[in-house]
Amino acid sequence: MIQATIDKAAGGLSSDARLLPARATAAVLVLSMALAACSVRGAGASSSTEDKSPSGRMAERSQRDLMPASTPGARGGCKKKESLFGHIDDDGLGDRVYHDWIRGGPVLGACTGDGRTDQRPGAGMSEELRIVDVQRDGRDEILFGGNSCCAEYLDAAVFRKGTLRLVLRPKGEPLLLVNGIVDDGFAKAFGCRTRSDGTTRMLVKASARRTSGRHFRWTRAYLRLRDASAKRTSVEKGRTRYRGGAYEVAAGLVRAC
Ligand SMILES: [Ca+2]
Repeated sequence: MIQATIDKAAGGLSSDARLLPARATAAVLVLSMALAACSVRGAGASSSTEDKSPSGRMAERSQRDLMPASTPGARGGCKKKESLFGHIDDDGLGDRVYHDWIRGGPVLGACTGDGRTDQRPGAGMSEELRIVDVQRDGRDEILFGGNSCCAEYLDAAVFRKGTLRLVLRPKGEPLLLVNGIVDDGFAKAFGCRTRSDGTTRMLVKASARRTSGRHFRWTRAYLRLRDASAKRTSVEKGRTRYRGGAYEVAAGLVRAC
């Protein structure tokens, strides 16, 4: 089954992609990452001009008639066109989130439809921002971070009790999501999958390492998100033979959220 998934994900790629010049391989990677990003955005977020629903229009009106911000200065970022629309709390009103470079550092900020605001430190150079609803419970998770030449590095945050909270693992470390080539022959990807029992939609982190020639070792870890905590519940491991790169193998193990 996993081989079929990988083959499907690699559909359209040259069977000799591994042998392409570095520039062409990089172009394939960039295209793959761009497509993945589009899928995630399409699943849970839209630009500031795309929400035409009644609740969206209501949110627009409420944002124009805002009460004083609860965090001084936090409101400004939400007015920029790069801010994303979403539902980060559970009141049904449209909310906005931004990830921007402000006064010398990355800042993650949120403005809710009912007038609350909050900010916390962002990540990287503030290049990345996505809104997804991992569990499909109606409250969006916020993915934010930066990128290097070859990979995106994202943290996750949620909005609870009026505060943006960083999603942490049980030992207190941030939930770091990586998508791209980490090292030569080693790649990571992330996405969402529903467990085989069909009831729980979870975040998944996948990795693939070339062991020799066309042989790869891969792992896929399932994480359950509850508010600002992420707990790994199971890990699958395997080996596969694939004519391509480690990133294609890792990306084939996940699906866009
Ligand atoms: Ca959610």
